[in-house]
Amino acid sequence: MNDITNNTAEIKKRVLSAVQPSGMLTLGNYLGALKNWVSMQDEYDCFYAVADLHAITVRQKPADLRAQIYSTCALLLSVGLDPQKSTLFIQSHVGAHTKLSWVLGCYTQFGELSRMTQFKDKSAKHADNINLGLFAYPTLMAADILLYQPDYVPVGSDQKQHLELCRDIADRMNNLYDNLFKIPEPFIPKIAARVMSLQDPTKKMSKSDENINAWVAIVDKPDDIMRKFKRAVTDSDTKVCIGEGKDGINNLIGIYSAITGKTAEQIEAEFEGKGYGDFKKAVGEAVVEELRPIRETYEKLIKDKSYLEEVYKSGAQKAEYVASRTVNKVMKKLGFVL
Ligand code: AQP
Repeated sequence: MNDITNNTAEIKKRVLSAVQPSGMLTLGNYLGALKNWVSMQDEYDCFYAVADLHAITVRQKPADLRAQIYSTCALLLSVGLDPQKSTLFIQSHVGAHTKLSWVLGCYTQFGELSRMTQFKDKSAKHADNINLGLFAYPTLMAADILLYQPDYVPVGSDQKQHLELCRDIADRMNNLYDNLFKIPEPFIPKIAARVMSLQDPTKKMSKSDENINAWVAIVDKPDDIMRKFKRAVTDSDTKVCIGEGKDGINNLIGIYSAITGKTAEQIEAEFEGKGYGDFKKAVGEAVVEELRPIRETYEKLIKDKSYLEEVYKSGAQKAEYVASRTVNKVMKKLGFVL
């Protein structure tokens, strides 16, 4: 197969990343991941997945999951990912992910998976459903990555532990079977924002948070965005500045900085002598303007299912080509009969 993927791969370094369609994507997903994905697509050979298999580690209603997968596909395009430049696909459409995940699971220790912070957090949150998928999540994520032999994996700080484990598994298997996988490096973007919950700024902003005031969806309407910022939890101080015990304000400064490109010092100077109310309003307005064109494009694309289908089907074809080469190589080296 002599396709674009193959040609560009020879001259560009490869990048792989994914997002779970476990709800409506948030401002955290946008500032922590998607915005950087867009900026990478000219320089790198990018593979971006909608990680639908990961989403069922917590219960999803079938109709909601289906809608979320479509909306995530539409959002990837709305933020500016271009299917002519990047390979956009749905994880479950490429069978090699689950196949390699099983193999990697046989080379991953129980103790390693037990130490994962996300497993501990999600087990505590969903105590009635601590399933094997939740436990094995990092081996599926390792398969998602290693199948594409990427040079870099852009990840938020919350996912660094999983990437470390992925590198350990790859290294272990390379030592046993000689050069199966490229060891991927984490990619730390120039502007990396870790966006925290607006209601509990010690926790990251999550799309599955039951408190809808805690998170801003990328497609939230301007009035809703303004309301959520006005209600954002801060502290009893009045000065807009970075500081210990000022998690709420630190978070708002981080968001404002990621959107405007201003440094924390510049922001502190801009709001010198002004109160939290003015600052929250300014952050809300900056977010509204940043997200407005994305929401407008999204509202058109989400109605165009046939275009979305065209994009994800052609993406799956390109992804399948690369992924099946890796999984076949692995199976052969492990002794399976092909
Ligand atoms: N709050 C955040 N700040 C910065 N980056 C974030 N990311 C997610 N939330 C934030 C980054 O977005 C990418 C895709 O993440 P994901 O949606 O696949 O998984 P997640 O990290 O588990 O996100 P959520 O919203 O917390 O999902 P749920 O609620 O379903 O568990 C990743 O690169 C992530 O770092």
